Amino acid sequence: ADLPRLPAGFVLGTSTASYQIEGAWDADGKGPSVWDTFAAEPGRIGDGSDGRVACDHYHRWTEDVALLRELGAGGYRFSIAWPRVQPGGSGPVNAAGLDFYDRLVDALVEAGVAPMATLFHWDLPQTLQDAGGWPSRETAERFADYAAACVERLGDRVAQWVPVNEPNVVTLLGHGLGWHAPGLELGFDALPVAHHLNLAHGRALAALRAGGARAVGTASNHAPVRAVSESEADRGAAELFDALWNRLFGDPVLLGRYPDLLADALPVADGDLEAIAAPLDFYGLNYCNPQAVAAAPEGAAIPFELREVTGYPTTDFGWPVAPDGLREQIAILGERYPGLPPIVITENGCSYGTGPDADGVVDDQPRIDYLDAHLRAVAAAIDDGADVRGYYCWSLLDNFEWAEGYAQRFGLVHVDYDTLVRTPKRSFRWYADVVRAQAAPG
Ligand code: GCO
Repeated sequence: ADLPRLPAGFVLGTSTASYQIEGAWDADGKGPSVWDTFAAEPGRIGDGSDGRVACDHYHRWTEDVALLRELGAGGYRFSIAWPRVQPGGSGPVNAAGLDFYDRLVDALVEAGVAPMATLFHWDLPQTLQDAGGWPSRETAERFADYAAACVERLGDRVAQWVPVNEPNVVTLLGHGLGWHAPGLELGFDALPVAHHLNLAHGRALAALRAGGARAVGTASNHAPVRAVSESEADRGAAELFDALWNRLFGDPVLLGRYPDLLADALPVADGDLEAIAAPLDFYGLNYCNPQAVAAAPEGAAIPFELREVTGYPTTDFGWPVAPDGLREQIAILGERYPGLPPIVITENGCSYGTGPDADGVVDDQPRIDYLDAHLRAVAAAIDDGADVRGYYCWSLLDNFEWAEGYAQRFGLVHVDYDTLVRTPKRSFRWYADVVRAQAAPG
């Protein structure tokens, strides 16, 4: 078959996150996280669900590693739940929590799958939230201690580390708009959160380096921003949103400064930007789709309005399928950031609701088409001259999709949430074929 071809050495993998798959929310000494709290509040999650059981990966991880082995995946990106490692977010380590990841990492290495560990994929210990959370600078300092504990235990085998997943989503959705945990609606007053997450990245980066980490990068969500018209108002709104969504996180990490539009709102102390901009081994890019932006009417509290980009088909989640935007985003990073380290696509994927048919087959052709087109976009970006080293499909398993609950299915593997039975979809077989084709000579 005509499969996308990626260069030799390119890593094809999959990606997950602790709260979305693990379940076992109070097992073996784990403390509550802000997502446990948030999901328990009425009305927060679309289908009224939570992550207490999720895919029960905490108990079924051997089965999930076997799936990765079957897939032939070169890499697996997972996240470590901070409240398993430090139930209260500081102080002594809960050995049982780190033991879980220690076994997982061993099994991945044994299966020939390179472990990529994310330290924070949003499940902040509730105790730290109660002490101020990300609006408090202190949380970034606590994060460094936690990073040190993780690298001390796992650093000999983890191939790549990601300190913070998508600081822009945590800032804007978690603290600006309140759609995600901790559900704060601070509006523009959420901006200090962005700096503290960037600082957490910098502090963890130093701790990981000190602990002998083999490679450290990011998992930053970026979107090409398109003004809905050429009018000055729309272009100004697009520029502001671009600063908030993309440059507030990319600029300090890759240039050591904040965009002028926002710099005054950020509580930067001496030395912070140097720590945040310390060199990286790779720049992880999470890509969904481009974002269209219009000016808001005069006097609105937020001066821009988000619109859907038009002219694309959409997934079952209603998200535009825009592989050209991935190639464009890779080009934007290269233009904006001289000295950009190699890029790894740390997340890209789509939600389609397809379940098993009468024969138990999950025929998710639209996901195959999506992945095919996005992998070709990566190959095209490499032809354009970009240095892209890997692609991690979101996600290995159907899982808890945050405020949507279990309504959106992003997995290569179907999960029956009543029985927890895993069924590889046709896209899983297809992705395995892509891995084999890529590994084959010629
Ligand atoms: C993240 C993500 C994942 C999502 C995926 C689909 O890192 O953004 O939010 O956790 O589940 O991107 O939305």
